[in-house]
Amino acid sequence: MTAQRSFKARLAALALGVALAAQAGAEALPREKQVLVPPPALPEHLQVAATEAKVVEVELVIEEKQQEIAPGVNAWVMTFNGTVPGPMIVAHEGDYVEVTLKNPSTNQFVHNVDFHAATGGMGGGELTMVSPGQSVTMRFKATKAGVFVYHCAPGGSMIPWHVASGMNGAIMVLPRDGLKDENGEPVRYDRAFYIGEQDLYVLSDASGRYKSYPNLAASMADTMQQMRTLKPSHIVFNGAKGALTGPNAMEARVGEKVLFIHSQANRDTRPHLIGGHGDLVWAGGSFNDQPMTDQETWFVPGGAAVAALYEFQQPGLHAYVNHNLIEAIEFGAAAHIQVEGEWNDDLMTVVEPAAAY
Ligand SMILES: [Cu+2]
Repeated sequence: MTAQRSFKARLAALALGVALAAQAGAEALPREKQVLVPPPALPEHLQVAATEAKVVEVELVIEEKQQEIAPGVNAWVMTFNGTVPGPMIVAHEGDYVEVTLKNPSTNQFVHNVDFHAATGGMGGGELTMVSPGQSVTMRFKATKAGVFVYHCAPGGSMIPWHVASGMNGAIMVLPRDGLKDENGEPVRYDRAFYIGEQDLYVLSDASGRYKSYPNLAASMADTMQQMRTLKPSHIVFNGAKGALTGPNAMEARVGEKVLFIHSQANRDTRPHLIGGHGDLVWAGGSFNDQPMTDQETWFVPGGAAVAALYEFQQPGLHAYVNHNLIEAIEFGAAAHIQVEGEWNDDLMTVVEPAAAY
């Protein structure tokens, strides 16, 4: 018994020592505050890590708010930092991500955050539950390189309701030496955009008009009722129909390599760049896998993010859509990229203009 107890005591001391050493490891590292920005922009970051592992500090403030998700349709959404999707976080493999999650007292509900990039503790969900008025700070080690979803997961029916109401975002964990192409050669992007696709469930009244509510709690029963039909009323990019089209189009230049990171926390989707391709597609989201090449359309399973790189070849309007075209056009899952540069006649030209025949 004594021997066993002393063995257990030694084990406990060892475990404590390991835990303290790990803590000291993270504590001793350089720290960097990352200023998060609204999508489709990414925060300022290096593609190749400049230092050994660091602690990346980020702040996520939960905001329950009413948002116009389509002309005249005001839905109650739940957000990280006020946007649907929440902001992209960028780190490098081996970095620690230290997240401060704030739930202002003006909110009505309990929230948390589950990072698919994290290991253990329900992705951090167990450690980050915050009631209105509370703040929590949790640190996890980014051990896997790739693009990953994060989302609120406060338990039971709250999970799908919060996620389907916008409470999700993504983190990109780059390999320390940056991205590699299909031959293992370094590849760098000139720009990166984050597109978060969101299915929303707004109930209509008897006359077919979308209902609106005085506050989030008042919308809960109806939204859940619509949610359980599995029929979204809206499927949008970046929080609203038209959020990335027309005057809100993304911009690029011919010859630029653009990385598109696409997340869908809840539902499958299939991005397609009209008039372009996925030159390199990290299909499962992992940057340690060899990317697929020259894809016409790629798959994003619900609960995942996928990265695709394209070097623009032609100027003009490009559309980036969910290629279920009903979801793109009728529901809103479409974006534009306005590209500047010289037209290449060799790639495409008019041989005979349209005329009566
Ligand atoms: Cu939540």
